[in-house]
Amino acid sequence: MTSLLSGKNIVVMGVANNRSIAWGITQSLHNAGANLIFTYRQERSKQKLNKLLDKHGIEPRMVVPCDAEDDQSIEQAFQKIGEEAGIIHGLVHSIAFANAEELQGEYADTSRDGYLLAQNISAYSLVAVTREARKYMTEGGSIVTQTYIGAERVVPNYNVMGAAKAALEASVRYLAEDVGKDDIRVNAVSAGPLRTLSAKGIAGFNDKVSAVEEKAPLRRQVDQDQVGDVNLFLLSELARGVTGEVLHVDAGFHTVA
Ligand code: NDP
Ligand code: N5H
Repeated sequence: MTSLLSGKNIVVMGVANNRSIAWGITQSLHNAGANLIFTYRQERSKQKLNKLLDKHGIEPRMVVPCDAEDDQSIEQAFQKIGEEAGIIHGLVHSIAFANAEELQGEYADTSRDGYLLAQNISAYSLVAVTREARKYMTEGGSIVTQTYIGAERVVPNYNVMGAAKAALEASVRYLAEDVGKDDIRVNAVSAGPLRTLSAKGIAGFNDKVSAVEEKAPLRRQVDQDQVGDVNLFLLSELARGVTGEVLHVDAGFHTVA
């Protein structure tokens, strides 16, 4: 797999620490020879990222701040990336946020502000990022975002994020249609539960893991590497015929009743 992405400039958004899905993706992309460009929001994330890169001997091409809630920040980040890297070949969107208090109880209690916040950061950000990155994807390219089965089915507590991921998955299809004209593909990876910082302290997480181990055809959880490798596949030429797709990396959990 060493040469799958050699010489390709790939932007990775959403590494918070070593447990992040985006960090699993980073390792797969690095092993495939990609030049990596990172964006982060919080200073703390940047520090963790720099330490991780150092520890793993990964030399980043650039590390750029980008707040996915802010159009100007997105515009500036991609302008900087475009100016320095020239061409962008791939982009990984691994960003989501909802207020913790809306990830429990009834979905019917979701506030207007909480709903809009989750949609803004978790779904609209893909639209804005695609628009900016596209300007520099002059040789075609591939965009991959991260979703969860709570978009398709009612998963207790996922609530407002379920609606945000449903919008994200629909956006994948509409964006794929728009940017397909420029030979850019847009897909989503729907991962099984992974114990990340986002998942920390959220009610019911352990139950989701047990359900996968019990019910999924493979009878085990997925790990960061498996999710990373499917992102790599979608970013690579191997997936050149795949766009507008939601690909499950969940040990087959979504197929069983
Ligand atoms: P992490 O907590 O590791 O990553 C979440 C990332 O979102 C952080 O890096 C955070 O950056 C970033 N983020 C939040 N708000 C913003 C913003 N306004 N602008 C820029 N970045 C922002 O969790 P995961 O790795 O689990 O999450 C990554 C993606 O994977 C999400 O889309 C999630 O919904 C999805 N997913 C996760 C699953 C799981 O079980 N963990 C299963 C299926 C999908 P910072 O900390 O710097 O603000
Ligand atoms: C059914 C479940 C368990 C219940 C729902 C979990 C939903 C999680 C997603 C959101 C993105 C988590 C979130 O926004 C947490 C924040 O309120 C608090 N955390 C933070 O601010 C940390 C510090 C930062 C880094 O987090 C973010 N996001 O910026 C779903 C699980 C089984 C699977 C899962 C965890 C899915 C998913 O989409 O992440």
